[in-house]
Amino acid sequence: QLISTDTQRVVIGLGKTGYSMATWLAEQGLTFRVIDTRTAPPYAAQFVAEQPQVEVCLGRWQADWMNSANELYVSPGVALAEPVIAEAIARGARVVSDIGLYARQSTAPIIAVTGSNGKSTVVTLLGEVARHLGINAAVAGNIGKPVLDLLHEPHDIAILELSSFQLEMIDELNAQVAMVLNISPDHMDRYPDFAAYRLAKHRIFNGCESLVVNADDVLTQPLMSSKRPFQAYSLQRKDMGMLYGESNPHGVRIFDGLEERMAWDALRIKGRHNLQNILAVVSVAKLMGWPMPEVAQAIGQFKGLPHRTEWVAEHEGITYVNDSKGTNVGATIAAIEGLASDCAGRMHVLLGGDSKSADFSALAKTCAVQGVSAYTYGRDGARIASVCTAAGVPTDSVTTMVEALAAARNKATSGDWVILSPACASFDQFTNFEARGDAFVAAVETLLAGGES
Ligand code: UMA
Ligand code: ADP
Repeated sequence: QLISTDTQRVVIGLGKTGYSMATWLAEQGLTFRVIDTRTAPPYAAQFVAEQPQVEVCLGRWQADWMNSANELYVSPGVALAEPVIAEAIARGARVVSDIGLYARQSTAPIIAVTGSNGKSTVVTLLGEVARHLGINAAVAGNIGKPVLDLLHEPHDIAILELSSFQLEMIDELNAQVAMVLNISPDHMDRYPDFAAYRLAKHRIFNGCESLVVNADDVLTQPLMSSKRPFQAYSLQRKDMGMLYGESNPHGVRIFDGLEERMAWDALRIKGRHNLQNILAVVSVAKLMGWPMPEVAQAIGQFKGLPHRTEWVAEHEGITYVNDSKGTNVGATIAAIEGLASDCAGRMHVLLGGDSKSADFSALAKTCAVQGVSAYTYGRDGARIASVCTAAGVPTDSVTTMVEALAAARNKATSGDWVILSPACASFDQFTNFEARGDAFVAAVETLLAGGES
């Protein structure tokens, strides 16, 4: 028996994850209640229509339900440090997450990917490679598909994108391959310090059979010594047993130790950060024993994901790039440094939104070194502008992203690039990063058609 019948269960959240957990509990015939502190969470109407017998409380914490709960099914958007949850845990309530439930129910091997940036690119590319090899691979997790959905879909292997919020709720994931792509500050509004954020990410290694290590980022390397098989990769060191990648005007090459294993004249996904992502994928492929020629073929065909350093248009010699998924400082630094060699002129970068309490000094320094002009907007735009100006970066501060685009267009000349890579979450002015990227693309189209943007 998974869970005893006298258990008082509360599902917290009726977003994608909460809905998937509540539906799973209902399918098991178990009793539970649901709380979401939002007044109209995304899946409330659908859930109430489907499961009218379940008690649901919206807009507040129902104190007596929380006081009597001994099993909490917590959505990742809700912090375990939330006082009512922390009190319940201190009282002995058990935290259950969708990831933990999936890992216990499914027999499919898991390839688990976390990191501050590059997760969606890596899991999507892994999925494409696996499918190219004829493996029935399912891709889910933080990328947008709740993992419990996979219990209804036959699959040979699960490729999971996991956030620190999801990882902090699991004990043993027992992944076949686990990896942390990189670590740079993000979500500092949810963690007491950077060490706590890093620790949450490292839970991905709990019980894993093998692991992938980014040798260029010491923070990704497991905290505990490990005798498990591992594959390391680097853009800096060509060592025995290590995968090494390099790109130059003649193409991209990957070496296994000293031996060249893969080469392309050009790849469809650009930038050093994407070469790192490819090395992570090849490392998994090597640990899984996948045939390298086919792996190389699938990588060569990969077009990348929308909103990630995505080419939008070129007009009057000016190139427009949508990197709306650049939602933290590390991502935007990687985009600027990764695209620098492709941009012949100056980069004009639109920065702003909800900064999640981030420190912008490293980004301002990168802008100064790379000769970037900054255009700031949104809730934290003024604060970002003052850090950039102090670092000597030419900076315009406006209110909206579309105004920032117009300002950048006015300053740009032929050979320059205008890049939306905001280094912030979008929620102050948009529904999500996709809506922000779509608004940018639409505004670029309007601008190029000669209309008011
Ligand atoms: N919320 C409340 N009260 C509640 C419950 C939620 O205010 O009672 C708020 C949260 O604070 C958050 C929002 O509602 O701002 C959504 O939270 P949620 O837990 O209901 O989110 P889901 O819809 O279940 O989506 C989650 C992930 N979201 C978060 O972790 C915030 C999605 O990642 C993920 O795709 C989905 O599960 C499926 O696994 C999104 C994300 O932004 C893309 N992730 C962060 C990131 O990538 O940086 C970690
Ligand atoms: P995630 O799912 O972790 O947010 P994505 O693959 O969606 O990652 O990429 C988000 C952004 O992060 C990209 O738009 C780019 O700016 C940046 N990025 C992508 N890969 C890397 C990497 N390996 N290192 C640093 N930044 C990266």
